[in-house]
Amino acid sequence: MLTKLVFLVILSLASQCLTEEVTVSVKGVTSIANTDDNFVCATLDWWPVNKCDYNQCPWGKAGLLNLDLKNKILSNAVKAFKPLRIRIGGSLQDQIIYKVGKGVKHCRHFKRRKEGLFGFSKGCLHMDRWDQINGLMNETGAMVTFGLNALYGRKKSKSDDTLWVGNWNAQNARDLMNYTVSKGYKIESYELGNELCASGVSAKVTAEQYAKDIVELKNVVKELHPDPSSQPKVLGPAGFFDKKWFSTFLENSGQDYWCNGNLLLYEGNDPGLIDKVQDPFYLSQIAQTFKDISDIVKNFGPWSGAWVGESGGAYNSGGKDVSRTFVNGFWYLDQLGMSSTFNHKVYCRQALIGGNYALLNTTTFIPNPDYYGALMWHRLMGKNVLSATHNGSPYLRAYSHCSRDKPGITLLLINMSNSTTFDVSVANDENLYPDNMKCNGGMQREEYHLTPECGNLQSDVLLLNGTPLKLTESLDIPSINPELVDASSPIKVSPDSIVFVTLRGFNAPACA
Ligand SMILES: *[C@@H]1O[C@H](CO)[C@@H](O)[C@H](O)[C@H]1NC(C)=O
Ligand SMILES: *[C@@H]1O[C@H](CO)[C@@H](O)[C@H](O)[C@H]1NC(C)=O
Ligand SMILES: *[C@@H]1O[C@H](CO)[C@@H](O)[C@H](O)[C@H]1NC(C)=O
Ligand SMILES: *[C@@H]1O[C@H](CO)[C@@H](O)[C@H](O)[C@H]1NC(C)=O
Ligand SMILES: CC(=O)N[C@H]1CO[C@H](CO)[C@@H](O)[C@@H]1O
Repeated sequence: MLTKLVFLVILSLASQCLTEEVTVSVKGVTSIANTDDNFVCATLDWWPVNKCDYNQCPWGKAGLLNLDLKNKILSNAVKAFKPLRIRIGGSLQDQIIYKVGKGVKHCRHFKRRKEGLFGFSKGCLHMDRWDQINGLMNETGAMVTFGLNALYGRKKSKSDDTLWVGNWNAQNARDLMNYTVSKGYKIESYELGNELCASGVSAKVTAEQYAKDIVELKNVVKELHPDPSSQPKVLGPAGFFDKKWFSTFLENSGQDYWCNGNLLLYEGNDPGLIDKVQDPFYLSQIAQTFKDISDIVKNFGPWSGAWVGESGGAYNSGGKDVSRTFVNGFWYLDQLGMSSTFNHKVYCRQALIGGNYALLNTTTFIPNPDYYGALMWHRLMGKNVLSATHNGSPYLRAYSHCSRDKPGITLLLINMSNSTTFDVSVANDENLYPDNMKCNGGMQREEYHLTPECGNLQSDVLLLNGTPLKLTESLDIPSINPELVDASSPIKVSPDSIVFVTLRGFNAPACA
């Protein structure tokens, strides 16, 4: 009886092991889009310990006012990117008062407050904390985007519950910036406000008013950083996408860079989340938004570039046991692939630490699978995006960029099927596969296969070429080494796996 059962199980497993041959065609002649040199970005947020949703409080001490900035893993994890782009901001940024300068009398810690935005009172950033934050940023070489409080000086409109009216008062931001300059801290860019555009989340500001305030911010930045070579960029505003709002804003502000808020919105407690993050048809729904954004940039602000300012996949702090586990990589790496294809410059993942969607475990600081996905993208995928297409199963996603610091190209292959292995051949659009491979005869391919430990999609341990990625004894990020494979055989992409492949010999004039 037992033998029979085992036999049956084996049979049913075997019947699920299908192999499909797919040719991915890469156009190496011209790039279709470009990202910033530092496309991968992660956020640090302000949430206090008592930020709770769905009867859990997943931020713990990971908010910026409580975070252990001396943690060795944290600093090693940031250092590994050389540099990591970090965006400091989030929902509470528009309630933070900077304790600097003469104007500030009341400056208190966040408190739960029913009538406050997002259920909290105003909060306070003391300059000794700002010193500590900048100490970490300096030590790790991070590139910092700082999100300023854009509601300072405004009032709630009497007629519309979420609309805030009046000019932004730049004084507190100016004082912070003056202090920052006097200390020699480097801020790469300033962003004005968090999700206040279009219909807003808890509060909103009109496009015309916002454009005016951005011009004011630019003037303050210029005044305090007279040397153009060290002048921070001005970004803004991040928030939900609305065609009319953004085109009005761009036309009125002449803005160079701008952001987009949380993009693909799942409810954090959605029991279907785990299925959605691995459903290619669901994931593709966002493509139109990326395209609309890149069209708006083309039509209304060809001098500007779009960023994804904050995206955690699932709002209200992410999906428990989904957003921090292997399965989330299907969504995350697919987002990086798709947004760069549509010419986005930067993609900020909510969050580096904190909530259920963090790259680092909120309590142990140990990197989650998406941390390594982000790091590999950053190290392997260059800024020039190439067209990569195939006509196989939609469960195989393929993206290709020029390699970052090497000749040739790097492919990202994501297999969202739990039953099919894809045998992938790569064709050069100009120079069909057998020839291309022949002329690079003897070349080896560098492959990085990512799978979850024990095949458990909800594992927080990532295997690279079958070996768990674990911190070293000195709490450093382990080295990420490829497997060298003979380039004449197809790339084997197992079910439920993610593969980066570098082809050094691939003839791609766009990458020269
Ligand atoms: C860190 O600060 C020191 C002292 O101001 C400075 O010399 C150094 O260049 C900074 N490092 C980075 C990576 O910004
Ligand atoms: C700017 O900072 C310097 C040095 O900390 C200080 O002396 C000065 O008063 C500040 N200026 C303004 C306009 O706040
Ligand atoms: C941190 O890791 C532990 C051990 O894997 C896990 O139980 C816990 O849920 C993780 N915490 C968060 C906030 O992800
Ligand atoms: C594969 O996915 C399908 C659809 O999500 C599911 O019904 C099936 O049980 C899964 N099979 C395995 C072996 O996990
Ligand atoms: C053709 C194929 O591989 N189909 C599978 C794709 O993945 C989904 C979800 O894992 C399966 O349900 C299909 O059978």
